[in-house]
Amino acid sequence: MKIKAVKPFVLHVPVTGSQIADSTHTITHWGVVGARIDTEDGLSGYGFTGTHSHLPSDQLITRCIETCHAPLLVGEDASDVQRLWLKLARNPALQWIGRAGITTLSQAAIDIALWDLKAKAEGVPLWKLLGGQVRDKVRAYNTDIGWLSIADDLLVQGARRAVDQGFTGIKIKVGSTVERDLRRLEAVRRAIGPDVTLAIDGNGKWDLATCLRFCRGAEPFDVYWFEEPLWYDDVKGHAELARATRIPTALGEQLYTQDAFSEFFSQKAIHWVQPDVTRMGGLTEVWRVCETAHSFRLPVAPHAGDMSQVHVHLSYAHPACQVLEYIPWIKDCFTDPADVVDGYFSLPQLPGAGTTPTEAAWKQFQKPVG
Ligand code: 0YR
Ligand code: MG
Repeated sequence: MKIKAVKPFVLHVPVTGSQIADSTHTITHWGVVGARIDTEDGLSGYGFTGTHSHLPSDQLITRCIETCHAPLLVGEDASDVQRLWLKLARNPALQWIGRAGITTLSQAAIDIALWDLKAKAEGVPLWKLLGGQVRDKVRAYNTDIGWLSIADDLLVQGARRAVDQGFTGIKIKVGSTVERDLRRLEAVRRAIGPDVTLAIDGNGKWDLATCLRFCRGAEPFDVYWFEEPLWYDDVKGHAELARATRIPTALGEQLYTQDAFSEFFSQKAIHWVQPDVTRMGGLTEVWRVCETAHSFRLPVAPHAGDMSQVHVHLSYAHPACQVLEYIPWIKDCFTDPADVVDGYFSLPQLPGAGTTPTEAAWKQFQKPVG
């Protein structure tokens, strides 16, 4: 499993409709920015991070992969995933300039590609390599019906349609005005009835005073969790909100390290844990977060920076993972799409981590790496 070459790539894949917005971002494409790792014995592993498809910043990631990570990998044994994770994460040159950010996102692509290779070498889907199936089914929740850019009446229609398709969970975005978001929450809850889990996501927009006011109004609507109510790193603020409302709090998609999560756990600041393999330097670090979350008896709901291509394997294999985000933008770009049938993710069948793009995806969506 000697590594012969590490080559970066960029795909820009359109979102549903022409664009979507949450409280913080408006985007037209999802960026699949990653690396192909080739071994001497002819295997190729693929890994990627998720971006908002801004090509100049995507090319900072591909450049980091090509010029900083790749030279440390060529000639190494690809099966030493844990050792190589440390080698990249503790590379003195990068540690000095970036313990989080582009360095971590690009390491995520590498780490996932190594796991993909390892599973392919064994001829098994990744969930098997991670210890096998701990649950029969992984419950999906649909985020793609709930964007802030969707008008009120279409939001209600979309939520109803998702439930008709078999989804038992949905998530809608908040973070505009308290009044508008409460109106939308109430309308959606009324449309879907009491049996569907309904989460909300503020994407870090509001301050504590606004969150407290919103939560007072939202409590009657049985909110499953309030995701990123406050600024991502604000442990004390989340702890205070968690004490002040009956609505469970959630976060993690913007955290880069297990230490950042540990701080939230020990301060009792969140109820749901949302690590992302595309943010945290890969599956290797996310697995550690899942273990720690489990030791605190906290449920994990991975964030779909990978659009659940990799997290579906994690969710079948780790006991802490309770429910998984569904956004269908990029799934058909892969040989083993993260499909949902009757509200549950299908069990992946092909060898690997679910990260191998199709020929058609390369042709249609590839961009220059710079
Ligand atoms: C769009 N999921 C999220 C998308 C999504 C964002 O900006 O990236 O909404 O990552 O919060 O839970
Ligand atoms: Mg979110």
